[in-house]
Formats: sequence, C-alpha cells, structure tokens
Amino acid sequence: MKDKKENNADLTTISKYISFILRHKPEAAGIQCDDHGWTNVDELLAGINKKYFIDRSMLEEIVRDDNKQRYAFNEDGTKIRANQGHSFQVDLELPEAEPPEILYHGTAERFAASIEKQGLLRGERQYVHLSADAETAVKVGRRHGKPVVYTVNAAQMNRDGYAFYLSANGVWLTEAVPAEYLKKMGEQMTDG
Ligand code: HQG
Repeated sequence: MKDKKENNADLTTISKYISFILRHKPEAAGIQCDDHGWTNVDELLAGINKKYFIDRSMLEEIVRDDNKQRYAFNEDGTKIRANQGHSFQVDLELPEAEPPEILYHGTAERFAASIEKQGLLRGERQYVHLSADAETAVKVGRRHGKPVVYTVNAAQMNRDGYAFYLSANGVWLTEAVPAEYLKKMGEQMTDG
C-alpha cells in the first residue's frame, strides 16, 4: 500500500509542523494562541496551508491518530491546542494531581553529570516532563542520544510540597526536580 504509506509520511511532516506551531511558535504560521494555548482551527488551517496542503479532515486524522495524543480539539471543534510541551507560557488549567510513588525521566547520558548536580530543569519548556513507565522514558531519552533513565521519587516530592500535573495525554509535569529525588536506573534497564 505504497500510496497510503506516502500519505502517512506527509501527515507526519505536517504533524511535526503543527507541534512546532502550537507548542513553540504560533507566529510562524501567522496565528496566535490564547492564554490557555487554544487557537482557532480555521486560522491554523489557513496558516499551515501557506506551507503544506491540509484540510479539516486531514487535521482530524492527525489529531485522532497521533501516537502520543499530542493535540486536542475543544468541545465544539472550533479550537485546537497542544496537550503539553509548550515553550511559551500557557495555562492549561490542569488540576494538581497526586503522582504515583515513582515516575521516570529519560534523558541522554551526556546530560547525566549536569542533572545529578542541578536536578532536572525545565530548560526551554514550561515544565519538566516525566513518564509513568520506564519504557516510555527510554524512548524519550533516545531522542537525545544514548538513553539513561532516572527514577523520580514523586510521591515524596509531592509530600514535600512540589506540585504535579497530569496532561491530557498522560505526561506528568512539574516545574523542577531537585537532585535528591533522582536515582539513576541500572544499565540493564535502559539498553533494551
Ligand atoms: C535535559 C517529547 C542538563 C532533559 C517527549 C532533556 C516528552 C538537563 C533535555 C517531551 C537538565 C530537554 C519532552 C540539567 C534537564 N542539565 N540537561 N540540569 N535538566 N535536562 O526535549 O523531557 O514527541 O525539552 O533530561 O516524549 O526530553 O515532542 O524535554 O533531555 O514528553 O511530543 O534537557 O517531548 O514529546 O529536552 O521531552 P526536551 P524531554 P514529543
């Protein structure tokens, strides 16, 4: 099914562009996001169309099939936003959530020394991103290089007063993780 494959590849390219717009740079498509990250669907489509052909049904397919459920429409489908990952300030109106005992953060080995010294910092993004399982964390880490995974003593952090949020697509968010709550997982856990 050659055609189908090519079509998917196209949608992936467009999806990456949508991520870039909705999380980092709406002005690149000549649009704006409101304080909660929402933007008008028709305006987004017009903005993307300057670069790639897309219509409403293709956008719906991207949102529906996204492997990480990165985007959400509002109730009446007139607006869209990214569920997490923003670098600009946005109020996603996420309620504080009680984290499980342990969460996971995947990163690259080359960041380990700095992380063990400074803890996890949010960098460009609004929050540090944590995964609910080690397997996901390995994948996140691999994006940056040879993966290493840290366990985060999340329940203890929470008891110590740090707030946690759970995004609509299951990513745990917190502002920073001090080094004392981190523990590097063994190599055998991260090379699979
Ligand atoms: C590292 C993807 C040195 C941190 C994923 C990470 C995620 C430090 C990098 C989402 C540090 C930032 C976010 C310190 C943190 N010293 N390095 N003190 N503290 N770092 O991409 O968590 O596919 O901004 O370990 O699935 O990798 O885009 O964050 O390696 O959920 O939807 O600084 O992006 O989702 O990198 O990934 P990122 P991330 P998408």
